[in-house]
Amino acid sequence: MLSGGGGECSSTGYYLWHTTGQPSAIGISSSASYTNYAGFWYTIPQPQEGCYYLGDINCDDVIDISDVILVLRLALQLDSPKPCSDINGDSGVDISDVILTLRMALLLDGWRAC
Ligand SMILES: [Ca+2]
Ligand SMILES: [Ca+2]
Repeated sequence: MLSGGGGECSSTGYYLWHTTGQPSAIGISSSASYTNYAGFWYTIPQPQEGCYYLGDINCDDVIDISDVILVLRLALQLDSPKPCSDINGDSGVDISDVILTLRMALLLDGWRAC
């Protein structure tokens, strides 16, 4: 199925989101270098797993004092490394990252995607 093209149709009883020139589902075809899931959308995209914000260590979509404490624990090597904890991107977690996380928790700095 080619994304793009097609369009959207709707009525009071239905909503259809379609693509180009495919009147029915014909299944899966493949070769050595590709797999084609032709026909209707094969899967529905799911939200990405993991934390969204840099500094949101507990992945609750908020940067607050809990995250500051978690980054402090990482800086003190009390916990194992966690994704999205290296705020300044220097490949380590130290007091600078704790301070940057605190600044984001206090809304002094903007939040960035992890
Ligand atoms: Ca959080
Ligand atoms: Ca760092």
